[in-house]
Amino acid sequence: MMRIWGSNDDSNIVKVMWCLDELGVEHERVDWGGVFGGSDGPEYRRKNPNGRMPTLEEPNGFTVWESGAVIRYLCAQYNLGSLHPEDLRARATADKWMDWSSLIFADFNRVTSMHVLRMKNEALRQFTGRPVRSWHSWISSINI
Ligand SMILES: N[C@@H](CCC(=O)N[C@@H](CS)C(=O)NCC(=O)O)C(=O)O
Repeated sequence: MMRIWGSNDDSNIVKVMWCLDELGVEHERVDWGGVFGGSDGPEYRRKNPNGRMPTLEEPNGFTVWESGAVIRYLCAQYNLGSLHPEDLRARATADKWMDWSSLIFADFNRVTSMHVLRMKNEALRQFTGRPVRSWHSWISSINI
């Protein structure tokens, strides 16, 4: 079965899991990295030399990492013509928003997930001051 390595409270893993649910593809997720550790081990580094999550691993050993690349791979394989449009302009429109979400929106996403998903964890509250300031400056800089 296809396997996704990464913890479910990190935005880059969540978007891959959301994609898999949309596609209805059978998979299993392995809690990995962050508080679960393991990302520095040689076995994981063979799957993803960056030691980052998420990593998609197929039963034949083929791996893809970088959440955007994982999503493109899944959509092209399981939903060509819809989530992965064949029309190149439609595909570029989808791609630009996905790249925007990784390169520009990621900061906002990180702050939001820190607040919404993790604030119950006492140890993480120390980070509150910085995210709140960057959250406000981010909101005022966007005009979509
Ligand atoms: N650009 C990469 C970012 C990957 C990344 O930094 N993932 C975080 C989790 S969201 C990570 O691996 N952090 C190190 C760790 O959790 O040990 C992607 O979109 O996949």
